[in-house]
Amino acid sequence: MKTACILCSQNCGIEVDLEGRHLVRIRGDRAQPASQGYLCEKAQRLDTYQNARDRLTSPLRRRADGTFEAIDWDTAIHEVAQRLSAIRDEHGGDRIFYYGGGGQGNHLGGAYGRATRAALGSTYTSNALAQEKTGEFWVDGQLFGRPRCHTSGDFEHAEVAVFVGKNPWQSHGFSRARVILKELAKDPARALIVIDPRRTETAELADFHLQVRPGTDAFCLSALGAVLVQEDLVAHRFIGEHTSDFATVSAALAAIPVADYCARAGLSEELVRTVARRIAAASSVATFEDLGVQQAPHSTLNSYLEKLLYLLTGNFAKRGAMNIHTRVAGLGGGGGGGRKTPVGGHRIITGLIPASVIPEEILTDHPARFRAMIVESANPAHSLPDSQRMRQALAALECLVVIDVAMSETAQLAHYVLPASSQFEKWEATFFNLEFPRNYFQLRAPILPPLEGTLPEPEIHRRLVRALGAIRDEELAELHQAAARIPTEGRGAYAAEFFRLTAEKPHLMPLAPIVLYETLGPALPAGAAQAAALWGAAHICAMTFPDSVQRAGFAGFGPELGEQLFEAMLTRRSGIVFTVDDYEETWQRLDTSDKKIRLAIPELLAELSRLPSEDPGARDPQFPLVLSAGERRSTTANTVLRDPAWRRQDLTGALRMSPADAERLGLADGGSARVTTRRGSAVATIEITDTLQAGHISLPNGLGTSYPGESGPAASPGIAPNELTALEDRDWLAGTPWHKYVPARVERM
Ligand SMILES: Nc1nc2c(c(=O)[nH]1)N[C@H]1C(S)=C(S)[C@@H](COP(=O)(O)OP(=O)(O)OC[C@H]3O[C@@H](n4cnc5c(=O)[nH]c(N)nc54)[C@H](O)[C@@H]3O)O[C@H]1N2
Ligand SMILES: Nc1nc2c(c(=O)[nH]1)N[C@H]1C(S)=C(S)[C@@H](COP(=O)(O)OP(=O)(O)OC[C@H]3O[C@@H](n4cnc5c(=O)[nH]c(N)nc54)[C@H](O)[C@@H]3O)O[C@H]1N2
Ligand code: SF4
Ligand SMILES: [Mo]
Repeated sequence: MKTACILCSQNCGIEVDLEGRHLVRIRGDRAQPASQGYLCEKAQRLDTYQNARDRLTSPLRRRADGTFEAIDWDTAIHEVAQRLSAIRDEHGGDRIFYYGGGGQGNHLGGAYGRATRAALGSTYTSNALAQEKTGEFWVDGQLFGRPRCHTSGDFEHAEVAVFVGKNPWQSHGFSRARVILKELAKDPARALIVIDPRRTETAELADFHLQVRPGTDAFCLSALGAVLVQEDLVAHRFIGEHTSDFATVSAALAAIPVADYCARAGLSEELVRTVARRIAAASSVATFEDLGVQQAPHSTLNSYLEKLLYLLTGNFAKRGAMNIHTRVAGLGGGGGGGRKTPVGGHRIITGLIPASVIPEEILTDHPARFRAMIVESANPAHSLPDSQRMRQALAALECLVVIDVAMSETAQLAHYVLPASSQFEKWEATFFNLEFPRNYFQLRAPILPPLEGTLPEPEIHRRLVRALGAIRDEELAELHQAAARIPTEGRGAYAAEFFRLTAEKPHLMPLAPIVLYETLGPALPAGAAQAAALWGAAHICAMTFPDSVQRAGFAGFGPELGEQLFEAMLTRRSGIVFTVDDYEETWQRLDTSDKKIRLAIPELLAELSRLPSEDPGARDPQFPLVLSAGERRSTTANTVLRDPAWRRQDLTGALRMSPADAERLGLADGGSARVTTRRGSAVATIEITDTLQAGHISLPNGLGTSYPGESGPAASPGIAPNELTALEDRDWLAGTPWHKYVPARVERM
């Protein structure tokens, strides 16, 4: 049976054999157009997700003493609706904060969650993107006109690939990553450049490894930009035709003392110059910045400097370079720009409240504080910075509702836990459709019936919306009639009725996912009612990118094109190529009024000009090491796989350390030691490795989740990284936390 791996954003296509409810024999699906049969080793462990011992099988209500009692669905929905509407009626719907909406493999639930939010009048949201990508989105908005002008690297065709704080060998992030990395590495005409303090698996393959000192990327990246300007290696023609404000940026980079900045970043000036020249000489360059810079000091500035590298060399809107991709649906929280958080007045980017300010928006007596939260398919008690403080905040809420498949760290703090069916028990898809020139989408059908006691999110939200009284039966009568005629007349008349109805009753528009699920849903083939919300997404996609959808082989114009696309989504089990682009198309997607890239970002140029006053080598003597808290390894998958037994090796998630530090501290490989930060302390198993430089230590991501023993008590091997991180260590602009730059010390036990 065809479905997809749900352990990272690639969602590689898989074919699964079942034995009872177990996923046995998992193979790559060669017909999946993006992954083409590719898998990494983690996909083999998916059964530990499906059949985890802490799967929830009944709605739970917390008792006064903190224990939980099982309750039936009707009671749970009724009480949740009552508790939340009481808070709305007394304090306003905006006092209810929604977090999550999907993880690495599931975004349909979040689409239906929008209707529940609308029914409650709750407009503040956030999710994991607000601790990684919001700074980058903001920079995209400044340069290209809107945050949704997100670019992707055409690594398959790039002559030079640059990875900045990104280890795609382990973390992927684009299709068939290991295949493409090996191709880049073995072709002498191409080059692989890695900027990472650790000699990662990707860096091992690289032609050039800029092994920066942790947290010094702003120096490294601005030195690279400075070499481009100072040696006059920039693409003058591209800059003249397609950009504005070059003079401002050029002046800023011309002033940078390259030798000094290289020294501060711990790099040889010669190597930095060679890399800048290699980038400038290439016929095409694609780049990828990720957590190593997005969760480290100067993260938003780093995003800007990274983008200047490819823009100043004209690697935009062409083959092998950076292009603005299409989308099936956005990943942000929606809502207008310019909004601030209700208590702290922090900047909200793409509708998402910065991860690091959430406790501050709860733990206060400010009248606009959040009083309730709905958490769906996310584990903020584990994944957000400063878990202690986060737990305090969650505990202070008047009502916390968690929708999850498992008893997560967040669910353990909830007033109500609503058990969702797993991603193999319902229709699912992600909106991680970020590729160019071909972009992919896969709607997965269930391969198993729901585990008893669970419901798929569309049904959970339908019941909540109904219990909140947001839709009345008689309002949908005509739409039901139009849906009944679909088998004989097609969906055209239904569409007309849907638009008539929502124009007449505008309050139904934000509830559209549930309206579609209830009316169109039953008319969809193969029991695909849960996919009904995609009907709207398919039409919007076809209207927004008609030429690209047609190039992908879909016929027709206007609504007909949207119908064709929707039909293909519904029926092609291995997924589809939904858009195919010409490289020039990127110019059409640029959203600035003059269709030029606005190179200067004043706020970030000001930050750049303050760099000289910073001493990146300075350390608090109490915390002389830099801890990278949350490294991706072949034994990590966020907190989706909660059973520690899925890891065949590295069971306790070792603290990696350089031989020099281990010797200085008198530590042996496999021994234990205490790691302490300003925020917390934990005991770790030591792994000595020369891939790390002295002064730099690293812990894996996603460990330390509690998991029930087969008969005995719960265990949680490994260190939950956010017991060690602090809220204050965050980017001034985007509020993204510095998980990769945690001052720490290690002591022998
Ligand atoms: N196996 C596995 N794959 C995953 C995931 C998983 O949990 N496990 N999670 C998925 C998710 S949600 C995401 S967002 C991606 C993240 O994917 P990545 O960003 O690639 O993952 P990380 O390993 O967290 O960080 C990348 C690199 O940053 C480096 N780094 C640390 N400090 C610095 C620094 O100061 N400067 C620079 N330049 N680099 C630094 C680290 O050494 C590391 O190699 O991975 C996805 N893929
Ligand atoms: N210190 C540190 N912290 C980090 C990071 C780091 O590198 N270092 N990385 C950060 C990053 S990049 C990310 S993306 C976040 C990820 O952190 P989160 O977004 O909080 O979530 P995940 O760990 O991916 O877990 C998702 C939850 O979804 C549940 N789930 C799985 N399937 C379903 C389903 O079908 N329905 C429902 N309702 N629930 C389901 C799982 O049981 C789990 O509780 O962590 C961040 N936190
Ligand atoms: S974890 Fe591996 S197999 Fe699964 S989607 Fe990611 S790259 Fe593909
Ligand atoms: Mo992430």
